[in-house]
Amino acid sequence: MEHSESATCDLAIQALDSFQIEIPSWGFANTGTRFGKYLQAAAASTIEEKFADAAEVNRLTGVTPTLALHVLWDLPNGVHDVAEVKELERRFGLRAGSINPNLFEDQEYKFGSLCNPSAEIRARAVQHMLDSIEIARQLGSRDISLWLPDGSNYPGTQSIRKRIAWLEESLSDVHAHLAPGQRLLIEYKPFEPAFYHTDIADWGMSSHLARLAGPQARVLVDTGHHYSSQNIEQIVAWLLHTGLLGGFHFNDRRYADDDLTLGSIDPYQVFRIFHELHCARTEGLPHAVAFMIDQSHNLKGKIEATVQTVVTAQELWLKAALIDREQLAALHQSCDLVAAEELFRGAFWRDVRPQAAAWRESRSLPADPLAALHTGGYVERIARERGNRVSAVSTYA
Ligand code: RM4
Ligand code: MN
Ligand code: MN
Repeated sequence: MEHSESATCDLAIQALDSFQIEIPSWGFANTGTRFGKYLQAAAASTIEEKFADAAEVNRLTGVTPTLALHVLWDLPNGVHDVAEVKELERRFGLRAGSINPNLFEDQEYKFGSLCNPSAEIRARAVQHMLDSIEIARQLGSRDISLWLPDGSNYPGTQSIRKRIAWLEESLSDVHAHLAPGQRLLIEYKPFEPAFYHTDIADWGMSSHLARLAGPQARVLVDTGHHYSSQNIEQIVAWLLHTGLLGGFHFNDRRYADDDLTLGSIDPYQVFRIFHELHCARTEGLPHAVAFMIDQSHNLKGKIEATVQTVVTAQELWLKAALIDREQLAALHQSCDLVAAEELFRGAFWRDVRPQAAAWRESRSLPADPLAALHTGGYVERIARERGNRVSAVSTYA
């Protein structure tokens, strides 16, 4: 038996009210591949422009109140830039979200940062982490989100085990400096930029490091950071079970860390992840799980791609919310495989767009945020204003 219509409606409203997702400042900037960049006239090149674009996304969708910041790209002068960010928060009605340290651009990190054989370089990397914590503290940001690029390119060229010990030491040190309520999110990735071994290559390594660093550390799952056939929802289920899931970087991929827009290749994957989260929420999720987008919009319009992703995430979240979980549990128990699968798949195929549109209208938001973006004229305006100085782009974002 399916939910009654009014129960479905209540569930949908609850699910949509509970959904928010953080957008990345770098999603508005000119980014490219390692072969080059295609520049867009409307791309943001200052922190102010990134805030303005993020505010436009939030105005259209109503569910993106925070902007993830990358320390070197957005606060090149570290804590000295906090006052400016606070001013932008006020002006655009948005808050700074997760703070992302940058341990991958300085020349001295060529052979690693927190895992560099040089104690001096490791100490510098730790200091950058502490500066990031301080920036987050001053901005009132809960999460410091670490992606570590460290690794090696050739077998036999580094001691994998020594580097584990250095990492354990550094992260425990960093954790000791977290303010109450702050969290250290530890992201993993199997390869790139290192092509032989990566120091934090998978969720097992992240989990170990998070546990060892301390109670405010958690694992961050970037959906693009897995081998092709990996079962991501199973990883999510394990992290939920062990209380170590800190958050997500959402994006899609066909091959590796492609950073394509969420759900463009495999929306069913996202649905399956969301199902695990809804199950955990029904059972009383013990802690917060941050939803963040981490994408590189090198061909699609940047604001357009961001709005499309937010709407897609919202719709998949809603689809997964509407699974009749009680009925599914009974079918699990009786091992009625086809009925269970059909119930699950049925929820995936359900068209929830009318419900999402009705919810938006009830919250005085445009029913169709993408259409509203296209008719609103914002992108055309900024393209005109910014178009003549696109040469002022930095190396990556
Ligand atoms: C990495 C990872 C990080 C992101 C960098 C730029 O692949 O996904 O989260 O900050 O790229
Ligand atoms: Mn990421
Ligand atoms: Mn990535």
